Amino acid sequence: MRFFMVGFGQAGGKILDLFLEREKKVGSKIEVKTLAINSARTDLMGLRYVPRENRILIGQTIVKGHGVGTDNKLGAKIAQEDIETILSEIDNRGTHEIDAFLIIAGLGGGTGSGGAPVLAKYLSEMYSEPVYAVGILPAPEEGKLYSLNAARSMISLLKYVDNLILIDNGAWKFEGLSLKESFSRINREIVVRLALLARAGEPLEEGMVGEMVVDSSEVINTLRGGGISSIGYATSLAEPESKKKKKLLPFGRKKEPIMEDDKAIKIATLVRRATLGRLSVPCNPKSAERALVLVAGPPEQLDRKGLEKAKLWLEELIAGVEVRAGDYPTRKTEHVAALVILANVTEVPRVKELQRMAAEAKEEVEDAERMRIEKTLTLFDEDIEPLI
Ligand SMILES: Nc1nc2c(ncn2[C@@H]2O[C@H](COP(=O)(O)OP(=O)(O)OP(=O)(O)O)[C@@H](O)[C@H]2O)c(=O)[nH]1
Ligand SMILES: [Mg+2]
Repeated sequence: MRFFMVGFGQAGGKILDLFLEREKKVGSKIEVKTLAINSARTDLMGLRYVPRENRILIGQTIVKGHGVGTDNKLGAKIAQEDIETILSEIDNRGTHEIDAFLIIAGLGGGTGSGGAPVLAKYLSEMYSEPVYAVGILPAPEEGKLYSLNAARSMISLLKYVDNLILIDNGAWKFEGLSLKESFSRINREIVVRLALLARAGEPLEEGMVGEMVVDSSEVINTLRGGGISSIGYATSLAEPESKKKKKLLPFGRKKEPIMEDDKAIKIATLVRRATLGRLSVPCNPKSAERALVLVAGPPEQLDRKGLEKAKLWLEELIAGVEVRAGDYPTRKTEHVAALVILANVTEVPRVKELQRMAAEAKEEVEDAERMRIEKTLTLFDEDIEPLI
């Protein structure tokens, strides 16, 4: 799955940077085009893996490189003003080999929250490739302004993207850590999921054969048609050495093969754990319209029967009937990892709550403004006629 990844704003840029760092460390050969966009110069300078020529500063005439200070209407405005620059930067990097665009942004702030929907709108109008967004929801403790921003941004994104994949900072905050301290860990969690998704449909490592191959077109079909998606993920623990030793045959020469049924059960259990465990945004998996399962790991631990079992289970579980599944054999890890995309989920409590908080915040802001103006006007004598 070849993505053109755009990190918009600070959170988006950091996640993109970490993605590139990880891909470099594991020696990935998957091609990905990247662009980090921000209105704050220092945020762009802080990136380490996004090449310098792939970082663009927008809104210079208005905010002079200092960011938009959590004002996402201003974020949208500067993205709109600089849209020609952004689009030509994207076009210059070539788009004919990509499968999809992926815009990553924190939805509670200003630059990414306001800019991502504007970019999504233009990309969806100009290109036939699908446009996805990875949106990071603010944690409840960040307050009403962040909620209002996130609600506004989500509504706009949903109009233009083929799919909005949500990550909930509130659900992912690590115990004992502040939200800020949790960011790097949350970002790592996001990046391993995106990395596995990017594997879909890419050439296998030499000498490896996938038993059930998932092509990028299957990812696209799963994510088509708009709506919100949540991602589940689970990994199996590597077999402890002591257990491995027990499996030696009497003369200690050959490892006993892993029992076939055992393997199938392990894979099916892993997919179940990924689906029912902590999702990127908590939701009811039963409300999903479609699902995609991607399992990666050492070839001898993958199992077609297990994958088929998991697929049948998911077909029963979700509201719709479309479930796609595939595996990806790799020697780069000892673990088996399962990724489950629940596409077009409708029961997402946090989104509902954000919408409610945003409505409240909007009313409060409007009331406060009206009251302040009325109060100020009482300072003047009623006999004085306004000019216009
Ligand atoms: N998961 C995660 N969330 C982050 C990170 N940095 C910021 N956020 C969240 O993203 C939201 C703020 O968005 P930012 O990306 O910082 O804002 P911005 O797009 O740079 O916009 P301005 O700074 O207002 O110009 C808040 O809800 C934060 O909780 C990060 O590294 N990881
Ligand atoms: Mg910022």
